[in-house]
Amino acid sequence: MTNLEALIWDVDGTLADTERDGHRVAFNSAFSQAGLEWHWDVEMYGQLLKVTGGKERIRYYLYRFNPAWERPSDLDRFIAELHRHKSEVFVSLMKEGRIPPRSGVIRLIDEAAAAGLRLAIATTTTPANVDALLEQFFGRAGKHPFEVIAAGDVVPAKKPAPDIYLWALEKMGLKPEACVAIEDSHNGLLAATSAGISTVVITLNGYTANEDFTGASLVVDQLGDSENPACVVAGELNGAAVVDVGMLRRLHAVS
Ligand code: XBP
Ligand code: MG
Repeated sequence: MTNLEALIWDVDGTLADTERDGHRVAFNSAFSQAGLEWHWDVEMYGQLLKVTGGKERIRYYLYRFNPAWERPSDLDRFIAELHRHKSEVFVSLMKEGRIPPRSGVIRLIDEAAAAGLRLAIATTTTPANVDALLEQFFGRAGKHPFEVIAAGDVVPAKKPAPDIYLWALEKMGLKPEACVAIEDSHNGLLAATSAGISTVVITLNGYTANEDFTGASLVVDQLGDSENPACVVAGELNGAAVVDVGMLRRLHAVS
């Protein structure tokens, strides 16, 4: 049996509920700044989340919801520029402290670091977004406990492809069997499991609650805190009230 050595965290939807009131708002703001009459409402954004990556999501929106819009001759460049503005808005929203960490996230990260587990991030989001979020949650740049941040376009294929997890594992010099992944979405689960990580914990959120999590080791509504216990949707907390390091070690040992 391989010992548990590291936790690899997704960001959007897992560390914080960033999508509805963060990324979606930032996309809409970039659209209106660019003079586009596009608006992604809460329901439509749920459908657009099928596609990970903001640039990829804009392209999918045009194909699926706005085929009649007259494309500029260099669509790639147009999308990249629009997305750059969107990222600036997202970073400002994070810096305003509008989006808090999810329940139990900071507790589990602190516990894991104190227990000697290594910590990494594997996300499709833009690196500047992760930096802004970590600075907001852990204080000035570099104070957070993550040794590797795998984010955005460092790999060409985004989740559900395994690439971002494989990149993180390679940087850490770790085998997938030594890790637990913490995710919130079907695409994230697929990315982690297809990278060979068989222990995956899912924390559901409003957009992902009805997705298929077959193959996850544990599905909960949140990691939980002492006054706010985790509620199990699939799998076992084995007597624990929250997702903590001890229960993750037990889960990993049997996965
Ligand atoms: C997150 C994403 C990202 C964000 C937007 O997925 O799909 O695209 O929605 O970020 P996951 P960017 O949580 O599975 O990593 O606009 O910076 O791409
Ligand atoms: Mg996510």
